[in-house]
Amino acid sequence: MHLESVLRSSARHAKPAGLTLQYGTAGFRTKAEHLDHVMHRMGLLAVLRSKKTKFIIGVMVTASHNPEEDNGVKLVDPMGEMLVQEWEIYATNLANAEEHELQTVLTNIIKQEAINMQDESSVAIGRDTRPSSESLSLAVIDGVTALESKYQDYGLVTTPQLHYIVCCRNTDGRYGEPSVEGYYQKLSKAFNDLVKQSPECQAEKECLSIDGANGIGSLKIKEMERYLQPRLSLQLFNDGSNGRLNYMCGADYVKVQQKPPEGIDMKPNERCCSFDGDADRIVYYYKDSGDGFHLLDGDKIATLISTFIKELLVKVGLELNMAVVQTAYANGSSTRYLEEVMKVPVYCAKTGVKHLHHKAQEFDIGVYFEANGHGTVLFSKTAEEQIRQLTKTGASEESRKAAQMLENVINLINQTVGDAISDMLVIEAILSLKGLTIQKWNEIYTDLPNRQLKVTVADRKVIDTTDAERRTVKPPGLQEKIDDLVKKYNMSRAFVRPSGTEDVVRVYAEADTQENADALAHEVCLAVYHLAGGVGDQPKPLR
Ligand code: NG1
Ligand code: ZN
Repeated sequence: MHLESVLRSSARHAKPAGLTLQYGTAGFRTKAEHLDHVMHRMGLLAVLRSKKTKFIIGVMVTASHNPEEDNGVKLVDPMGEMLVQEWEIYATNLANAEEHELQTVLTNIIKQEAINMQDESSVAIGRDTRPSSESLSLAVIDGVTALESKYQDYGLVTTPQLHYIVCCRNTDGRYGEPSVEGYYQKLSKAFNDLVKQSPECQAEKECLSIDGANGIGSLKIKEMERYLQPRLSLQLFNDGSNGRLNYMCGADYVKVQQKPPEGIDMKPNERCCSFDGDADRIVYYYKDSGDGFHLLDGDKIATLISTFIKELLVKVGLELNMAVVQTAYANGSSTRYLEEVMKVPVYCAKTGVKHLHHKAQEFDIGVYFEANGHGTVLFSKTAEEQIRQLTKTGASEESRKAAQMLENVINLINQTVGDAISDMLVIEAILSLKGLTIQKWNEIYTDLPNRQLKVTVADRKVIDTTDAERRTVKPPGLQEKIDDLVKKYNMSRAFVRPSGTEDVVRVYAEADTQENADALAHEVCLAVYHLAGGVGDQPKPLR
């Protein structure tokens, strides 16, 4: 074991004494200046995970939609999934070990997992465009080399591109070429083949405006654009040339604020979309001729995609079980539409992609999306094989063509994780194939007015939830209070949960009108403030 060199290397990335962090919903996330030691240690952990699984493990340096001064790190497991949950505790223990405890914590992981330190290992590293990301990724590399492991630094990549590369490398290229170039080639081929099948192939389609959140997504879209022409014309805003990352722009801003980002030139009725800071989320929107703003979020995306797939399955004559997985944040109208009109089973998972991903794996075709625009579609091996077979043996020309379209969707969607670029191409292809405008897509169902707010409390762990986070069991009295408040409004629903990525309690409410959704959200905030130890000023009403 090379633990001596590990300790020497660790001393160069010393942990600030007393600082504790938690491997949360999406890895570690906090102010960048507190993360050097965490990065070094996640380099160590990635090597151990690689030795254990005998596969390449990914490490992505990003804080996604969070402000530019934050940063974070996520580990990517062999097939491109998030780090298995059983290892999150090792990540937390390692990140929080004081220097003198590090050797013991490492030795314990090695023992508990029966890791043979002589085994080979390799780590794939990627980073977003944050100013702090380069030096933090060097800290990861220091950790990796302290354990004498192989590694490859992929530099600036979107989070989904790193997931894709890890999956490709661990499946001997069966998922695609393990490079950013390979990613562009695979996706653009599937996209172009899909759109080609459109009855009225509209080469002159109006342009899609993209808000790149001043992040990595805009760099990568610029690189990819030439592969998509002439079938898709794009106009990029917030491309990082001057604005700040995620500041007044990006998918999270648009979703939470329910308004357009700064820095975009929106023409009435034109399609626009926003990526988040690491390009794993996307939301669409447009402004009508009366200046009204319309948001098409992850729920609308899930509906569009699942409807399209279901229609193709009927044409192909395949009886595969398909389900949509959402979280408590899904708009009530979307759930109702999917269940009652589309007759698609809907499941509710806890917030956090790993929970949705696991649930979606239970079906032949699992479509999962968080309302914030993070999601993808998973096809089981059997589903993929049956679809591929029917591209050749389908009963009619129509069914073979439908099977080909499904095959193209399989190749176009990034099955490893939610991916703004891949999702955008799937959506653009569907709109083009169905001849749908963004307005028509929006009219499929009408969202219930809703509001998302946050409350700061002394310790957010005082809130405990059940039923996929839709009800609280702690602190006493809070759920009863929320139930009473909800009863005051029509078509209403509300819930609260501690955030896994920010030190806040999130509050969500929906109701028949925006005024009522806002009022209910505010009243629930007050209940949290009073019953769960609010700090600072009492939450103020929105209007
Ligand atoms: P938290 O902070 O746990 O609510 C947020 C998002 C999640 C997920 C993670 C990871 C909402 C309400 N929550 O989690 O859906 O995307 O960040 O980025 O959007
Ligand atoms: Zn993200």
